[in-house]
Amino acid sequence: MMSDIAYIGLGSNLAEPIGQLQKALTTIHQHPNISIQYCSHLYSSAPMGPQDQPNYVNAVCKIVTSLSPMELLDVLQAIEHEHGRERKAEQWGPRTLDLDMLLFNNVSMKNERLTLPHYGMSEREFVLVPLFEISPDMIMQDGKSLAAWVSNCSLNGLKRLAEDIDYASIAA
Ligand code: ROI
Repeated sequence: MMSDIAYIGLGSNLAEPIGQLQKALTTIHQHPNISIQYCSHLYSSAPMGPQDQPNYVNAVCKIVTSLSPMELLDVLQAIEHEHGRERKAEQWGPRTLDLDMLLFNNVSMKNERLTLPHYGMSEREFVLVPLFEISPDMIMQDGKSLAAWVSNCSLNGLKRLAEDIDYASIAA
Protein backbone atom coordinates (compact mmCIF):
# COMPACT_ATOMS: atom_id res chain seq x y z
CA MET A 1 0.00 0.00 0.00
CA MET A 2 1.30 3.39 -0.98
CA SER A 3 0.19 5.30 2.09
CA ASP A 4 3.22 7.29 3.16
CA ILE A 5 3.61 10.88 2.02
CA ALA A 6 6.88 12.57 1.15
CA TYR A 7 7.92 15.86 -0.39
CA ILE A 8 10.85 16.02 -2.78
CA GLY A 9 12.75 19.18 -3.76
CA LEU A 10 14.09 19.18 -7.31
CA GLY A 11 16.86 21.44 -8.58
CA SER A 12 19.11 21.79 -11.64
CA ASN A 13 21.33 24.47 -13.12
CA LEU A 14 23.12 22.60 -15.91
CA ALA A 15 22.29 20.89 -19.21
CA GLU A 16 18.73 22.14 -19.82
CA PRO A 17 17.41 22.32 -16.26
CA ILE A 18 13.71 22.19 -17.16
CA GLY A 19 14.26 19.03 -19.19
CA GLN A 20 16.22 17.54 -16.28
CA LEU A 21 13.32 18.12 -13.89
CA GLN A 22 10.76 16.84 -16.36
CA LYS A 23 12.77 13.67 -16.94
CA ALA A 24 13.35 13.16 -13.22
CA LEU A 25 9.63 13.45 -12.45
CA THR A 26 8.83 10.93 -15.18
CA THR A 27 11.40 8.47 -13.81
CA ILE A 28 10.17 8.93 -10.24
CA HIS A 29 6.57 8.32 -11.27
CA GLN A 30 7.55 5.18 -13.22
CA HIS A 31 8.81 3.54 -10.03
CA PRO A 32 6.30 0.85 -9.00
CA ASN A 33 6.36 1.98 -5.36
CA ILE A 34 6.09 5.73 -5.93
CA SER A 35 3.30 7.84 -7.32
CA ILE A 36 3.51 11.61 -7.85
CA GLN A 37 0.43 13.37 -6.50
CA TYR A 38 1.24 17.02 -7.18
CA CYS A 39 4.05 19.10 -8.53
CA SER A 40 4.54 22.84 -8.00
CA HIS A 41 5.22 25.27 -10.79
CA LEU A 42 8.80 25.69 -11.91
CA TYR A 43 10.83 28.52 -10.35
CA SER A 44 14.02 30.28 -11.27
CA SER A 45 16.25 30.97 -8.25
CA ALA A 46 19.58 32.68 -7.62
CA PRO A 47 22.27 30.18 -6.58
CA MET A 48 22.68 29.62 -2.89
CA GLY A 49 26.42 29.17 -2.33
CA PRO A 50 29.04 30.20 -4.88
CA GLN A 51 27.61 32.93 -7.15
CA ASP A 52 29.70 32.07 -10.22
CA GLN A 53 27.20 29.49 -11.44
CA PRO A 54 23.94 29.71 -13.42
CA ASN A 55 20.57 30.32 -11.79
CA TYR A 56 18.72 27.18 -10.75
CA VAL A 57 15.37 25.81 -11.80
CA ASN A 58 13.57 24.45 -8.73
CA ALA A 59 10.28 22.71 -7.96
CA VAL A 60 8.76 20.58 -5.21
CA CYS A 61 6.60 17.49 -5.68
CA LYS A 62 4.39 15.52 -3.31
CA ILE A 63 4.53 11.75 -3.61
CA VAL A 64 2.88 8.74 -2.04
CA THR A 65 5.06 5.70 -1.55
CA SER A 66 5.33 2.28 0.08
CA LEU A 67 9.10 2.68 0.47
CA SER A 68 10.87 3.46 3.73
CA PRO A 69 12.81 6.75 3.94
CA MET A 70 16.15 4.96 3.33
CA GLU A 71 14.72 2.99 0.38
CA LEU A 72 13.34 6.21 -1.09
CA LEU A 73 16.75 7.87 -0.62
CA ASP A 74 18.39 5.00 -2.55
CA VAL A 75 15.91 5.49 -5.42
CA LEU A 76 16.43 9.27 -5.51
CA GLN A 77 20.21 8.94 -5.48
CA ALA A 78 20.10 6.33 -8.25
CA ILE A 79 18.06 8.75 -10.40
CA GLU A 80 20.50 11.61 -9.68
CA HIS A 81 23.28 9.29 -10.77
CA GLU A 82 21.52 8.29 -14.01
CA HIS A 83 21.21 11.97 -14.80
CA GLY A 84 24.95 12.33 -14.90
CA ARG A 85 25.30 13.89 -11.49
CA GLU A 86 28.94 13.92 -10.53
CA ARG A 87 29.95 14.57 -6.97
CA LYS A 88 32.57 17.26 -7.41
CA ALA A 89 35.20 18.54 -5.05
CA GLU A 90 33.50 21.94 -4.92
CA GLN A 91 30.82 21.90 -2.27
CA TRP A 92 27.68 23.68 -3.43
CA GLY A 93 28.82 23.79 -7.05
CA PRO A 94 26.54 23.52 -10.11
CA ARG A 95 24.64 20.29 -10.72
CA THR A 96 22.54 18.59 -13.41
CA LEU A 97 20.07 17.21 -10.88
CA ASP A 98 19.46 17.43 -7.18
CA LEU A 99 16.66 15.43 -5.53
CA ASP A 100 16.30 16.31 -1.86
CA MET A 101 13.94 14.46 0.43
CA LEU A 102 12.39 17.33 2.38
CA LEU A 103 9.76 15.61 4.52
CA PHE A 104 8.57 12.04 5.05
CA ASN A 105 5.30 11.93 6.99
CA ASN A 106 6.21 13.47 10.35
CA VAL A 107 9.44 11.51 10.62
CA SER A 108 12.37 13.12 12.45
CA MET A 109 15.61 11.25 11.91
CA LYS A 110 19.30 11.84 11.46
CA ASN A 111 21.97 9.47 10.26
CA GLU A 112 25.08 9.89 8.11
CA ARG A 113 23.02 9.76 4.87
CA LEU A 114 19.71 11.39 5.69
CA THR A 115 18.32 14.13 7.92
CA LEU A 116 14.55 14.59 8.14
CA PRO A 117 13.10 17.15 7.91
CA HIS A 118 15.72 18.45 5.45
CA TYR A 119 18.15 20.59 7.48
CA GLY A 120 18.26 23.67 5.25
CA MET A 121 14.59 24.09 4.40
CA SER A 122 13.71 27.09 6.55
CA GLU A 123 16.19 29.37 4.75
CA ARG A 124 15.54 28.16 1.21
CA GLU A 125 12.96 30.23 -0.64
CA PHE A 126 13.30 27.84 -3.61
CA VAL A 127 11.98 25.05 -1.33
CA LEU A 128 9.44 26.91 0.83
CA VAL A 129 7.57 28.80 -1.90
CA PRO A 130 6.91 25.78 -4.15
CA LEU A 131 6.06 23.69 -1.06
CA PHE A 132 3.57 26.35 0.03
CA GLU A 133 2.03 26.24 -3.41
CA ILE A 134 1.11 22.55 -3.08
CA SER A 135 0.50 22.38 0.73
CA PRO A 136 -0.54 25.85 1.94
CA ASP A 137 -1.94 24.58 5.28
CA MET A 138 1.14 22.68 6.38
CA ILE A 139 2.34 22.98 9.99
CA MET A 140 6.07 22.59 10.42
CA GLN A 141 7.94 20.55 13.06
CA ASP A 142 8.43 23.63 15.27
CA GLY A 143 4.65 24.17 15.46
CA LYS A 144 4.78 27.21 13.16
CA SER A 145 2.84 27.35 9.92
CA LEU A 146 4.57 26.97 6.58
CA ALA A 147 3.03 30.37 5.76
CA ALA A 148 5.02 31.90 8.66
CA TRP A 149 8.22 30.20 7.43
CA VAL A 150 7.64 31.63 3.95
CA SER A 151 7.08 35.14 5.26
CA ASN A 152 10.27 34.97 7.36
CA CYS A 153 12.37 33.88 4.40
CA SER A 154 14.03 36.24 1.93
CA LEU A 155 12.76 35.63 -1.61
CA ASN A 156 16.13 36.49 -3.26
CA GLY A 157 14.48 37.27 -6.59
CA LEU A 158 12.71 33.92 -6.88
CA LYS A 159 10.58 33.93 -10.04
CA ARG A 160 7.90 31.58 -11.25
CA LEU A 161 8.68 30.43 -14.78
CA ALA A 162 6.12 30.57 -17.58
CA GLU A 163 6.89 26.98 -18.59
CA ASP A 164 4.97 24.26 -16.76
CA ILE A 165 5.72 20.62 -16.14
CA ASP A 166 4.10 18.45 -18.80
CA TYR A 167 1.90 16.17 -16.69
CA ALA A 168 0.68 14.17 -19.66
CA SER A 169 4.18 12.91 -20.39
CA ILE A 170 4.85 12.09 -16.71
CA ALA A 171 1.78 9.87 -16.43
CA ALA A 172 2.13 8.33 -19.90
N1 ROI B 1 20.71 27.10 -5.02
C1 ROI B 1 19.49 27.17 -5.58
N2 ROI B 1 18.98 28.38 -5.89
N3 ROI B 1 18.75 26.06 -5.85
C2 ROI B 1 19.21 24.82 -5.55
O1 ROI B 1 18.51 23.83 -5.81
C3 ROI B 1 20.47 24.70 -4.96
N4 ROI B 1 20.99 23.48 -4.63
C4 ROI B 1 22.16 23.38 -4.02
C5 ROI B 1 23.01 24.56 -3.68
C6 ROI B 1 24.37 24.40 -4.32
C7 ROI B 1 23.13 24.64 -2.16
N5 ROI B 1 22.44 25.81 -4.13
C8 ROI B 1 21.21 25.88 -4.70
O2 ROI B 1 22.59 22.17 -3.69
